[in-house]
Amino acid sequence: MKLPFENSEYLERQARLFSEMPENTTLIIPTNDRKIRSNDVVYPFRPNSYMLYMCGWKEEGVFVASNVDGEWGTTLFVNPRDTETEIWEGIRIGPEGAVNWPVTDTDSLENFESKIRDLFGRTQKVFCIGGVSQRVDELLAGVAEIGDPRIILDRMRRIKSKREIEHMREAARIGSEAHIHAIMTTLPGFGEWEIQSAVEGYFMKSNSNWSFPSIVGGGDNGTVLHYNLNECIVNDGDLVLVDAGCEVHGYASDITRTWPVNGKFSDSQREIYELVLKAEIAGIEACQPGAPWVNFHRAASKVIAEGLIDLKVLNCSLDDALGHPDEFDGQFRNFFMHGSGHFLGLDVHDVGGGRKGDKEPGPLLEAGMVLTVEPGLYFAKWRTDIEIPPRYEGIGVRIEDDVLITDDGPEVLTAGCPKTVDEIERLVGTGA
Ligand SMILES: [Mn+2]
Repeated sequence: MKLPFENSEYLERQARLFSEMPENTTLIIPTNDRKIRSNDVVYPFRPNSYMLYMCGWKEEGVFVASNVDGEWGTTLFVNPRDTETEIWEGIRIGPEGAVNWPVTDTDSLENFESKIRDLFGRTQKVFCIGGVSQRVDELLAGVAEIGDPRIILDRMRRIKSKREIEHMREAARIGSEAHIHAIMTTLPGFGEWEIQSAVEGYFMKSNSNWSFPSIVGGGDNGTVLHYNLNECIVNDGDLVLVDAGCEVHGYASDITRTWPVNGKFSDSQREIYELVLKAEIAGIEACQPGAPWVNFHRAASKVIAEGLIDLKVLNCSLDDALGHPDEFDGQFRNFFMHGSGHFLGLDVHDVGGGRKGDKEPGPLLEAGMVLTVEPGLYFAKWRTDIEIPPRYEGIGVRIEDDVLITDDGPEVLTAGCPKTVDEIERLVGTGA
């Protein structure tokens, strides 16, 4: 078993984290609990991203670091070898094998509680990621004050190293090709699930898998932001919106494309599509190093608001369309109700701030950050609370790319995935 990075990369991360933490500390980073699907079937296990980031351990386990007398040491607690269980679940690495991971020591999870209690007696402070492992939460139930290492880790995780970017490039490449494959194999009358299988089949064929449940929404279903039932037929004349991404060594891609299943945008579909594309390109262009986080959302929102006035969807001033300059709460929000993007990394909605609803203004963009740019417009037939122009009823369009901030400006990692009207129309159904 090969780790996605040299041990030195993990050890550098650990050293940076420890350099910002107080001495005489016990730090506990658990991975996820296994989750029951139903009866005795569990969901496929996906390790917690903090665990992957700290030491790349992919089985159940707990990463513990402690600084007792000025020196930091690390221990990885893992499941012990156990033939009875291994016959059913597979051969475990065990504490003996885990010595090859980037830690100073390994131990059996059977000894976890007693070893931690011992450490508590010898250190003054506890830092832990809570709410991830019931076992760890129970152990810490009596501890009065628990520090949160995520404050430091999230700041670290939002700047990607050269090697992390290599994995993200690969996820972006596979994700782009999967979308191309799905566009090429789409025919009118397809089930949403058939388009889903084209995308996810391509992920699997590429030794990858989805980074979040794929969204495949035909017609009005494309107006539901996180629709993933994927159980309806997409009819001739409808658009289909596919928001899907894959993982490479835990690093996500996240791509949205919208295309007409019959290969030809109608006039009203093209008007909305061209507007969203213009907003997306303006959003990407605003992803400059040193720019405040909010700039790319502001750029995309302005294009959308102006466009909605031009298309006579909105009958108001640009100021009223946009709303408060910091709140983006104007009338355009009726049709574009989400943020223009998010950080991307080990989590698809990656850590590091800059999410819609954050109280903080978000960080300045810096080289090494990766984020998505994904404006959209949604004219849901089912909305009775707002007036939907009949011309645009049933149209949901979102276009999303993954963008790396470099010192020279934005680099679109998913540039291999076509998005102009001509490119899309030329591609639909050609491989069916
Ligand atoms: Mn996204």
